[in-house]
Amino acid sequence: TTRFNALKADAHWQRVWDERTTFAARDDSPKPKSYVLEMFPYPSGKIHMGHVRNYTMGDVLARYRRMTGHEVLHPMGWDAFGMPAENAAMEKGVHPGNWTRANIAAMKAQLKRLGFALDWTRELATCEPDYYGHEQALFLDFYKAGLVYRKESAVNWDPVDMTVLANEQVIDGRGWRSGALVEKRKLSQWFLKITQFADELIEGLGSLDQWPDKVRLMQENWIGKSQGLQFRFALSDGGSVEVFTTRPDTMFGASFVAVAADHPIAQALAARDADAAAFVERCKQGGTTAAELETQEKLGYDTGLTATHPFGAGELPVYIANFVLMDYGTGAVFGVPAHDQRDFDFATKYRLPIRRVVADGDMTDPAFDEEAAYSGPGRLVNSHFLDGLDIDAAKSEVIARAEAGGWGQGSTVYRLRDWGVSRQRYWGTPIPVIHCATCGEVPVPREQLPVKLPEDVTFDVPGNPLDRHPTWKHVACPGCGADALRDTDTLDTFADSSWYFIRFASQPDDRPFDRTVAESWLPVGQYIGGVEHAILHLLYARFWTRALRHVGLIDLAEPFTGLFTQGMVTHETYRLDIPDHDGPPGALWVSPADLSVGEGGALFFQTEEGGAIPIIRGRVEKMSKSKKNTIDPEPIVDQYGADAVRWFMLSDSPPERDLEWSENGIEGAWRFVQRLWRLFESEKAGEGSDVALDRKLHRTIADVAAAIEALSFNKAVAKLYELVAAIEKAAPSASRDTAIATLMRLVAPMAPHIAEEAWATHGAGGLIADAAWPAVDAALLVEDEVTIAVQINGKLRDTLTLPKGLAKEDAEAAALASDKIIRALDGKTPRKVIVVPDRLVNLVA
Ligand code: ANZ
Ligand code: ZN
Repeated sequence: TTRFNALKADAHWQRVWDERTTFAARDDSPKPKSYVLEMFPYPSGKIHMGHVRNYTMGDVLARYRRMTGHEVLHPMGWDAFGMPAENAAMEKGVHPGNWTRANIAAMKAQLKRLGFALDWTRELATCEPDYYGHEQALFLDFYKAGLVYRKESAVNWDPVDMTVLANEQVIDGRGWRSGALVEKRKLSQWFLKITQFADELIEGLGSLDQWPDKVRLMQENWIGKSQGLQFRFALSDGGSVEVFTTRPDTMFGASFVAVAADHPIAQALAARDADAAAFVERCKQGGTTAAELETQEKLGYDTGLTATHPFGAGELPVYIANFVLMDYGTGAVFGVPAHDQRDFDFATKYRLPIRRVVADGDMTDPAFDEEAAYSGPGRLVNSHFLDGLDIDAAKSEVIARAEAGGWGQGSTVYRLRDWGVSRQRYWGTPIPVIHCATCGEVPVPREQLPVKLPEDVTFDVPGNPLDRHPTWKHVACPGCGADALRDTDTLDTFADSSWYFIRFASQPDDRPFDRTVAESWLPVGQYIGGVEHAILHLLYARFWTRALRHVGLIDLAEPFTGLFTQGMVTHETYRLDIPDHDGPPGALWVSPADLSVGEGGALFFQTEEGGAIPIIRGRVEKMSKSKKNTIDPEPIVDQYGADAVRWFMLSDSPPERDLEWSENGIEGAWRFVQRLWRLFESEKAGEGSDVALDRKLHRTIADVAAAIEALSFNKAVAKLYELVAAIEKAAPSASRDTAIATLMRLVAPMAPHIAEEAWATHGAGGLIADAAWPAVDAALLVEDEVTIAVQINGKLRDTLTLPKGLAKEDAEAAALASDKIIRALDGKTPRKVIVVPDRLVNLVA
């Protein structure tokens, strides 16, 4: 047989699928609906191996679901707004729109080269007015329902990207994209009221049993529901100070009270005490960035006042402290050094008692001798009536006593803050609000949507191009007609990805989606993407969906029933071996494409001058540009064909684990594709049966189906390897012919091009993409073999391994054919034969 020409077959079948819109989902289909979705890509310019792996997994499931009789929605689009387009504009002078659209075209071609069963008729890009205009409408629906508000607030300001970041986008005090130290600034910002749904969002997690536990836990921790207590300490001067705590259980561990520098108590003292005034001034000069607040030295000023412990545990000194913030809680706290690190640092410096009140395991020793505060779980010690209780029970007890005694009020508090969505950037969805001196905030009238981005913008200076555009923001107030100003902020791009899955399901021109059609597809049955979106994207999308339900636009609580987070694609790293290199360490990384192999397999780097620098092999790490260990999928697909690449992506590792890219791996996959081809093209026998192979085939059909349903793609692949090996070993028979014909359909979800190619000549007509998944013959699945005793006149003479459920005549024939029995009978013919099916053949001689 000839070799499988992957490039030719790929191109041919991709064109056929395209021309026939084979994978377009039909809203009016009578079949059960199935929505398979992978997280849509940011159009950075090129697809990477992570995309290939992610989309291959979704594709196998989507194709399998089609074969099992579902109407499948498997769409693709582009998360197309965001900073990189503006960076490109600043660096290369290209318009963000042109840059983005060119990238989309390039990446779309690359995705098509992989033969994904995508419904391209529903393609969308969030940067187009026919998407973001509808988002503006939804924003105004939320606004009308009171789920959107604007307020002056301290924001996280990224000084490099020159924009505000949500708390979620600040990681260790740095901007998630730029890596710059984030500053605090006061600005008027738009917020979405995600906190209104905090409880629902926690409760909803309980229903998401097809989500990874770790993702549910991360979301729960992020929302961070806890019990708080607000109460007043009586002060020695006759006044009082109100504090807020989330750890009322630690009350007996308190060793001081602290107020913020701009707290009224501090201000009053500063007015009459020069030292206090100087201290307050000094606090203001301290750093304002989040990172600095965490790490800066803890400073305190003893006010000379004392606060009376509410449970009679003595008097506590009252300090002004630089780590207490005025705009959080009440601007005053009680400090528990043993269980809070800031308090610990403070107490160490000012020699205040450090008293342990929560002990874990057998740490019952009340003396505190550790280096750091303990914030873990445990039981109360050293705390009178709280001793022995766990933290939650102790919190409840203290709150109950405070409320009964009338000196405090319990409250439920959340770590979650409202979602700040204002971004001072150009390449995003314009916020559809106009500011009028007379009317205030005025929503843009519906008939004026979309508020389109202006095309003629400049990126030569930092700041917001929308704000400095000469005319765009100047409009007449829709209310009074006077000169007014458009809001020049754009929405956080996480808003765009919070509802794209609904727009995929239904995309009318005149509204964001049709409720009935959207509800017929949603929720997404299987969502697949990276675990890096475990908190942000998934929480925002869950919130947005609930907000839509709240305003009556859809009857849906959770957008994604099943969630799968796939592992990364990794590769070895390579570094130049230059011992006394004094440049940035990153400069030493070498791309695998730039390596040369010397004698004995040693790797080196060939310099332009003809020199050779030895290479050190580094760790296997996630493919990344910074480590230069990426492999570009495009030339690999050109070399090996789409099926081999897809096969490799599925085969080596469980899908939730990392997959190490290797040359051997892709070559192995390619050889396997060729083995499939040899089987598909092999001579047919036409007759003869092979029960063992029949059983193997049906076992495989069932196992591969179960493995795909469980997203255990590597197991499905392993079962197919076994079947192929069994077919290769089997003698020609009609069973073998059937196994080969069936194999085409079994590999079709993973290797669709070779499957179509073979099906076109040997199949049952039509496209294999439309063929049904092979039916399992349940009878062939039952435990296949049994051991049968063969007796002569009641005496055991042989045991035989025979297929289970064998007919009496066949069992008798097998017994009579046994060498041992032939010898024992010595030419005699038995008078009578008694067969107990699956157990015994007794020959009476
Ligand atoms: C006593 C205590 C004991 C606290 C303990 C913590 C641990 P979250 O949970 O992040 O909301 N706090 C309250 N208001 C503050 C302010 N304005 N500036 C600085 N810190 C403030 O934080 C709540 C905790 O942060 C509160 O609980 C309070 O310290 C502190 F072992 O009270 B805690
Ligand atoms: Zn007005």
